Amino acid sequence: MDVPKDILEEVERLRDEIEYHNYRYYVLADPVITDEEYDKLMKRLIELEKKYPQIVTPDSPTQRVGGKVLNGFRKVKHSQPMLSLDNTYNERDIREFDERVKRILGVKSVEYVAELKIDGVSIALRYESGKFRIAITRGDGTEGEDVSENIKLVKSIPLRLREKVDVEVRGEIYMPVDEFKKINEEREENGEPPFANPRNATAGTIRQLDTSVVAKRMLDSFMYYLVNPEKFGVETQWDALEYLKKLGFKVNPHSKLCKNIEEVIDYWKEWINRRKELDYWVDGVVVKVNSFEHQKILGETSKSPRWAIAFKFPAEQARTRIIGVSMQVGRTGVITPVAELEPVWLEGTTVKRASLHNFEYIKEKDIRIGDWVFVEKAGGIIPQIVKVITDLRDGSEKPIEPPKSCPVCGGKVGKLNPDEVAIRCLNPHCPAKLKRALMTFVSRDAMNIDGLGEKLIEKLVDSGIVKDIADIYYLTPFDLAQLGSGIGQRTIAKIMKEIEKSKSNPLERLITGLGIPLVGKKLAKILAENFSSLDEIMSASEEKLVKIEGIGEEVARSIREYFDNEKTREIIEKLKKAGVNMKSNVKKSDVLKGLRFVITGELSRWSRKEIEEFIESLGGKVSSSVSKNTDYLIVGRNPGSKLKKAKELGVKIITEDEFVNMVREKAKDVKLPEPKGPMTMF
Ligand code: 3BA
Repeated sequence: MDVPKDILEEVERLRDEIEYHNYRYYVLADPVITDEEYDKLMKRLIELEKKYPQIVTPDSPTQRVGGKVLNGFRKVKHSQPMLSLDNTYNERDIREFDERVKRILGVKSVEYVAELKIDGVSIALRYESGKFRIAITRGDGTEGEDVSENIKLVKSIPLRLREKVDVEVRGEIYMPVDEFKKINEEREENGEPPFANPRNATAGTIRQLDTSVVAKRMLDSFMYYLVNPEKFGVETQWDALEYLKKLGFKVNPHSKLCKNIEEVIDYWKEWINRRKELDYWVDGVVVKVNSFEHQKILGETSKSPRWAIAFKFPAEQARTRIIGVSMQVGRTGVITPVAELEPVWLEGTTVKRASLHNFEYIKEKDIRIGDWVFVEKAGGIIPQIVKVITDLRDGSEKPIEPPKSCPVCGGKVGKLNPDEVAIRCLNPHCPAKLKRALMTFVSRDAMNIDGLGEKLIEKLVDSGIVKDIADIYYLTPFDLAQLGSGIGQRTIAKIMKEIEKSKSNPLERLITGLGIPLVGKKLAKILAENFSSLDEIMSASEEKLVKIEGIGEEVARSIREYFDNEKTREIIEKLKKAGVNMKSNVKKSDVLKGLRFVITGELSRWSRKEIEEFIESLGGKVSSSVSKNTDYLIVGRNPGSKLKKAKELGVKIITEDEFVNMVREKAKDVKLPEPKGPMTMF
């Protein structure tokens, strides 16, 4: 269908108009129409684009809504390297920077632009004829990722510039503090780990494949860098900021043109205090030599320009008291001591706890319960104790002792190896470790249960449905459906099938999945090769275990200890009842001993290799051609010339099903794979 000219014109006019109002609202924070009027324009544009889908362009404001699911992000080379910034933390270092700059330039004083250093994620934006083309992350500085679809959802980023230029600009995408807090509250409610800082939250959002998630999160932007400024007659950083504003970008309003380094230092001091006024996080000041000519002379080292530096703010500190210590048991069983603090206000939040890392750290700093301490949010939102004020001790302070047993399960605690600082719960069945244990159990190297991912496991554990690894085999489709979050019937059926399939896994997979301390994939294989069943392993003495090549004393002890655990035996019993294979197929059985097989055609349960392994595991032999020594020819679909030969030689010919029945008769407990699906006639 051809698009009438007047429609094309209307669409273009609507887009310009909507982008203009977008600019008024999101960049200038000074709208000139009401929300209703804006919605009306948008509705009309959507209507026209629906009627004439061929007119949709990537720079249309309708592309700012989200809902697409992306496959991934394409790698893109930067037009010029995206450098990084050197850091300084004090006045002395910043004066040194100034001295070096002046020395290289041979001047007495240098003009600087001081910009607030936004705690966000760098981005490069390219426009052609004023139209948005692509947004690229910094990546390694030379190559980034095309995150255009997500960046278009950041409303302060113009899709159409106010001049029809070809231009690349760079700047920062950030998450306002309120949005950050809101998201973290939601994450904690959902049992997800909170983002450590707005920067991480922003980075995580930009790399989201589900763009509707990005659309919900209110990201914002400030641009500060113009690529090839000479093309636009721009000669200084200050003018570049002006030009970026003129093009329609959001530019931080607090930047300052400073006559010399003293003015920069004053600006830095001013913003150490004033940063609280902002609704976004800044972690310092970026100091840039104003003149591009000067910048060119100064040049850059391999990774950062010599004409710019980040002048970081000192971390804020607060004074408070340790009123107690609690122990957190992580997923790997590591026990982390956490200081309970008298609540204190610090950088916009109330701090009630601080990580004490480990017991050596406590010993080193001689931290005690009742101590007055200084806390600081090092590089984010996780508070740390930076200093104990020993002068304020009155003798009532109590030392912090490592726990003698696991605070979650009461089990034994200790170090995995002597050089490790962490103390762990050594009980492999500690509830604190359950999620990790399940992840190990279903992982590709172990039971390989596809579809049971981390999210589902979280939910199954949190809802109390799964209390140990064996519970996986007692899951019903109802259990899975009940978890909500829209797992479809098909997915459920697929997971159930995967679980069922995993029951006939070789023994070594089960052993890997158990997560016996010190026993990984390789040792699991050694165990499976040396014993005929899990029962045999369970009852093997330490002496017997160490005789096996590849098993040392430590491992043998760990295996014994694992199987001597009552909970282990309970779990194994449950697995057995559910029908999980506990027999080794490596150790040869002899039900097919002395029998020679040849296979022809396609089978429904096995690949050629699988049936060969199966027959051999039962003591039989498989040859590739029929001879008078052949005992059986197993025929599948589309048999080859071997069938004719077998008939000629009078070799017994059996179907796959007959073979299965034969095995079943001889060995009742042999596990057989299910057929791959209905046989088709074609
Ligand atoms: N200015 C970050 N780099 C910045 C252009 C230079 C630069 C930054 C800046 C290199 C901020 C390093 C990554 C990068 C664009 C390279 C700023 C901020 N200037 N105001 C001097 O506010 N975080 N970051 N980004 N090019």
